Amino acid sequence: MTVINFQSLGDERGQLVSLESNKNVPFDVKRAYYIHDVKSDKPRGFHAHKELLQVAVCITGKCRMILDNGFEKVDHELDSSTKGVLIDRMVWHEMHDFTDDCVLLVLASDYYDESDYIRDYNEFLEVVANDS
Ligand code: T46
Repeated sequence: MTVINFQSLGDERGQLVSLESNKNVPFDVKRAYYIHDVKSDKPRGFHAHKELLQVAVCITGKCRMILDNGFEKVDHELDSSTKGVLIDRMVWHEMHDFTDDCVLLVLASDYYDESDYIRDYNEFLEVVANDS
């Protein structure tokens, strides 16, 4: 699992974090979206992407992200606006236990494309097994 530490540029007015393609975000960013007004008992995700690369950061609040490459599962708490996690291609991911105030910002390497999603866990495991 890759955690990216973002520098926070602070002064007496507060904090500012800058996210830049191919600098602290390891790809060309084509899309950004954010998930908010979430519920702690409504997990999200449950898919892998065939090609997409993403970086996710909780800019407010917290959630738990499970990252599963088919061989190893990591359960990681996203609890800082200065720490992002890389969601690599072909990694099954689930987001759980959102706090009420959670805003999850995601930067993505490509435009939205439903055909890039694998939303069936058994299909994901088959693809991973065939690729290895
Ligand atoms: C991911 C995790 C971290 C769009 O129309 N455009 C978009 O850019 C996105 C991301 C979603 N959508 C539509 C597709 C669905 O009708 O928004 C709806 C909710 O998407 P989904 O159920 O896939 O949401 P999550 O939270 O389960 O997953 C999202 C991203 O879709 C996914 O790529 O990696 O966040």
